Amino acid sequence: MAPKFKGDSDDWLDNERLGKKGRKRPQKVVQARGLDLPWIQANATVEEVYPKQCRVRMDGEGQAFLCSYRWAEIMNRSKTEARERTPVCVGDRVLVDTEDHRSGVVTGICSRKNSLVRPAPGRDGQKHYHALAANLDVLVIVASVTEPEFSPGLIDRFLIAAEVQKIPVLICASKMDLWKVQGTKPLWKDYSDLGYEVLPVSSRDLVGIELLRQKISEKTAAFCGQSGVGKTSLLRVLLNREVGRVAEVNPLTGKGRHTTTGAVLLEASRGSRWIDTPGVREFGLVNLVPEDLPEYFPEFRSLACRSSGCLHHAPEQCEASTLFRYASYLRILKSLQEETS
Ligand SMILES: Nc1nc2c(ncn2[C@@H]2O[C@H](COP(=O)(O)OP(=O)(O)OP(=O)(O)O)[C@@H](O)[C@H]2O)c(=O)[nH]1
Ligand SMILES: [Mg+2]
Ligand SMILES: [Zn+2]
Repeated sequence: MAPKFKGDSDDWLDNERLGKKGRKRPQKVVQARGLDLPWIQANATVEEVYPKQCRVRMDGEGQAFLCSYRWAEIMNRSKTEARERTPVCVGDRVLVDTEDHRSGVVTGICSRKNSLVRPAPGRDGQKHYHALAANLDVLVIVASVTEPEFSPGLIDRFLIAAEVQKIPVLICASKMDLWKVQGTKPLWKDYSDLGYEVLPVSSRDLVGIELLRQKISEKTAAFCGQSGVGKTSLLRVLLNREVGRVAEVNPLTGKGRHTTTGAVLLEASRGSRWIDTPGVREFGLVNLVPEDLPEYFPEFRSLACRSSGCLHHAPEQCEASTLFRYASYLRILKSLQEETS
């Protein structure tokens, strides 16, 4: 088994916060050189990425095996531009040079249709970014109704990251078997009221699983969300096999244990490719300036103050403050402003 990233056992991006020194005007994320192979020339898909190798699966009934990279052609060597952490990411379409279908070299990558990207800690004054998954037909945002608590802030960041890249989204309100009906309206209903597609699911009693399967059938779908919300458990029931590892949430903190440590593409039947990703505590946004943020909150678009270019940053001055995602909006605005100041 090839080695994992050092520190990935607790998603290293969450531990190594971006230092203040590293905060500058957002750099345009530049794709690595070699990312321009015509799609027709690709013969494999990346299933898992390690520090110096990746596992690919050849098209058709092809084998999966480890590959190295032809570095000079693939990595962007610029010292000034934001740079990707690894030469390829899960879901990349690549050209593999292999003789025995047991090992090979990645010699080119296709231009990505889209990707789920977050900032990564930089090195030597250069900004890095981390593409978790690429070429998605749908992003499945998993948020448990409880254990851990439903977390709107993280959902909003995933929604924005997907919309920036024009990736369709589906929100799964998971662990429905644990939901006890209370007087107040559940938070996930607020998201369906805003027009997002929300699917209540439980991998324990199989609620919503067939519908979820239909929605992601024959698609490349990445499952993302906080640690412990049940992403791997959902994939296990969807695939009907013991993929990855699952662990209980910490009973003291109610938080997940970062059980899945790296993104992995799982081949399902009939062209369905489903990607499990590691749980995160936070998700930084790239390629987004503060002025554009209101556009990613559809319920803000019709506010009268928007016509005068209001950024809704002063609660006492505009109507946005009454909306349920306002606190989340303000936090994201603040972090984007810090990055550009
Ligand atoms: N009651 C209940 N528990 C669930 C359900 N789905 C998952 N769990 C439990 O939640 C815990 C975490 O599940 P995982 O599938 O490991 O969660 P994850 O989102 O993959 O977590 P990371 O890999 O850390 O990101 C495990 O103890 C599961 O048994 C569910 O539908 N209902
Ligand atoms: Mg997992
Ligand atoms: Zn306003």
